[in-house]
Amino acid sequence: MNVRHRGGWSVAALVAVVVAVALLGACAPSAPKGAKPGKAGGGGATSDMSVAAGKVYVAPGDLDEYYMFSSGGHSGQVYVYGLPSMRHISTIPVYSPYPATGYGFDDDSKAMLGYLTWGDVHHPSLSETGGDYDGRWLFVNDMNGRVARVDLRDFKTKQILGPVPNVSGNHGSAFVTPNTEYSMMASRFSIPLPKGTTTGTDKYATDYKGVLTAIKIDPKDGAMSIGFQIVTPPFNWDLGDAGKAMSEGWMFWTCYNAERATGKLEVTSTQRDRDYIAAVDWKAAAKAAAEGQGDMIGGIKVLDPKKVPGLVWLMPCGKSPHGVDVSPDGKWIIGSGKLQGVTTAFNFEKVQTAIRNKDYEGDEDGIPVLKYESIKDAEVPVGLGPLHTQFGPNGMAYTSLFVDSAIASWKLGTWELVDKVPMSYSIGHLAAAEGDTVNPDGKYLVGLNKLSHGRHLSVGPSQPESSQLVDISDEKMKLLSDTFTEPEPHYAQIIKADKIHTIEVYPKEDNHHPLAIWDVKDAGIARQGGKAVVKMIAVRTSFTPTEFTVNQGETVTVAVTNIEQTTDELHGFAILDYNINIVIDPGETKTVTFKAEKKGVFPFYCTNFCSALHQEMQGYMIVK
Ligand code: RUQ
Ligand code: CUA
Repeated sequence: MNVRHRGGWSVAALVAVVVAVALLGACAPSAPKGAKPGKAGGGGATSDMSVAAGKVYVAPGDLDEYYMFSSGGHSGQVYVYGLPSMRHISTIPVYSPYPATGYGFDDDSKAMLGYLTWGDVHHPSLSETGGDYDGRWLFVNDMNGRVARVDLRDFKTKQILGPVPNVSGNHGSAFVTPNTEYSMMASRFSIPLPKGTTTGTDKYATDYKGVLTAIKIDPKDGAMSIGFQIVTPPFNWDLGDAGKAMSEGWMFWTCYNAERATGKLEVTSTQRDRDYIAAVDWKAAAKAAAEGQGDMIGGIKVLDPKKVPGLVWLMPCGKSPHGVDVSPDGKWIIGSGKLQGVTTAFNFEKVQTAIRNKDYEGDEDGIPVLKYESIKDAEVPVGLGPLHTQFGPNGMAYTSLFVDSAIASWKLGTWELVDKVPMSYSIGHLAAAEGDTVNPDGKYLVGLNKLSHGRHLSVGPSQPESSQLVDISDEKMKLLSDTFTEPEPHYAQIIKADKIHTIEVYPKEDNHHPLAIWDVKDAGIARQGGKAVVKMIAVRTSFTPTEFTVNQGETVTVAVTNIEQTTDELHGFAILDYNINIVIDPGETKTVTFKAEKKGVFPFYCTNFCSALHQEMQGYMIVK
């Protein structure tokens, strides 16, 4: 029995679990071994379980059909899973050092991390062409005002941009536009601008500001730079989605705290019945910025909608909304209060008409507020606590319900509720196969749950999160498997595996590193610009040179080239007592620079198993 009362559960968690237990009776193959039918997690007939097992089983040597890139939250990393097996394939370190790949230890990645050695990754966003994932890059946000680009040829972080000026708490990010022109950001917290201003929170409503930022992406190499910013009232911007197809050129963000309150927001920011979804005409904003409009704040040109009208409108939405999601055809914008029992489908054409007719019900610091009744098409009774919606083919929509701890499926246009499947427990976001594109695949849906509550071998109080795979190939959704994930599964995207084209080794001819060497006769130590530079080769199963001597107090750079051109032949280079641990992939050169402060003899060795004589791959650094 895996649901038992423990002291310390919050009431909300308890309610969620009770609701989940109540709903679980009908749920098929979610039972851990030994669970009794009719109890939490139980009830699946054996035949259902074997069908489910067959659907997730990927035989040894066979490959999964999809990649899922899952947010690692405050671990600062991205986790890669294969679907349908839900096997964890790889961890991509982005904002935190990761000794397993040497990330954050070599000179380049250390410089990229800068003074921050953690990040809070929330929303992975795959690059798109024509509104479809194109398999080139993955962008991920960090709450510390940053956005990073991962290259999907080698699954490595290539750029971290920021902290971006004026942005405080980069939550509403890293959503890309349909042709990856921009990765969009929105601030969760408002502060007085520019940063460094210390106005008290008694002036919050007037002097604190939110900021929307467009990060420009170079279509050739993905290089990111700051495009433009828009200043807003001090709402807490939350989640976003770019318009697509008929709504291409628009960006949507939810916010809470339209009250402009401070203090205990759970009370102060939930006074009004409605918050907002911002509708931003980003093409018009890009044009205004290019024409030189805006004021300099914190070293950046910032557009103020009061002075530059025609960029931003506010759509009233149920209070404290979370996700906002644009349907594959771009026609509907789905959003709701996260304590409501319905989700609202706003009609993009009605939004446009209301803007043309100035069908407003007021304004917020000069930003017009559209009339709710004029822009909504339907309120769909999905269930309690709708957070986020994903899409399938044929107009199917799937909404996560935090309070009900379930996923509801329903139809765009007819608004009929189709099915509901319980989640264990308390689902936050959900991700469908190619679910954010103009052509969702259907097939699989993953619930990213906040609580696992012992549906796994106990590991003590620090429990993992859980992700559940759901079969959505039929109208009747079926739970297929549980996977336990690292914190914190905020969001994920799922891309067809054949869209990603990786390299196996770094080709020698593409290595232009100034300290790269390919012949052992070039290896050795030299003094350059007042420091010791060691050019080293790593190849099965030795380092050349096998030892080097430096002077105490000297700055030392060791440049290791892994001259292998064979798949999977990585070498590591660690120096004991010096906190040095890098990993060099085949064909790569990496450098590590340090001050030889401690005197003595320090072994170095290969950390990555590379061959039968891996253990012999070692040497000495002598510091005199
Ligand atoms: S968010 S659940 Cu960025 Cu929804 Cu965390
Ligand atoms: Cu090289 Cu182990």
